Amino acid sequence: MLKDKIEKILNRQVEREGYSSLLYLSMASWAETSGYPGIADWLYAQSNEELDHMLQFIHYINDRGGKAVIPGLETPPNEFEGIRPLFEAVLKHEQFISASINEIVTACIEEQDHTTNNWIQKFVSEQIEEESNVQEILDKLSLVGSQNLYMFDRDIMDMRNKGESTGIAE
Ligand code: OFO
Repeated sequence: MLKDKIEKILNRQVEREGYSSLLYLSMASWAETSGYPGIADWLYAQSNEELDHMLQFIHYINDRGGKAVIPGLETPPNEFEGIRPLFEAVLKHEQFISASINEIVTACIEEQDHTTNNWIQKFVSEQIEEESNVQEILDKLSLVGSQNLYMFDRDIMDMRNKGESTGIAE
């Protein structure tokens, strides 16, 4: 049975994973209509992954005798100033999510919930991976410069496929 404090903070994460999915969906749609089909595919895949994370939190809460609350979600931004600002926003958001996951770990330690602490560790590792993938994209963007975005757009999915084996299994 989950303690109240843990159930609450896990439900907060349900909402944050759901918002992550919406945010990347909005970015994907923007990229698709701005002439970047490869970047759009990367973001659509990222959005699906976040939805899967949301579902994992929902199932975990319910399986442990809690009650997952399906939240109404804030409307994400729909306009972005370009590819670099967009990926900077992705990195900033992932850093926010990492901090949020770390707060869950802290709550688990305080409440001595070793089971949830053990379960959440896959998300701790996932966040290291996600932040480093986005940082790699930003580094590549600095190298290619704004004139070569066409090639960057063509190649970005290869970067994703390379890292895909690290996705979280339920
Ligand atoms: Fe961005 O990964 Fe979910 O947690």
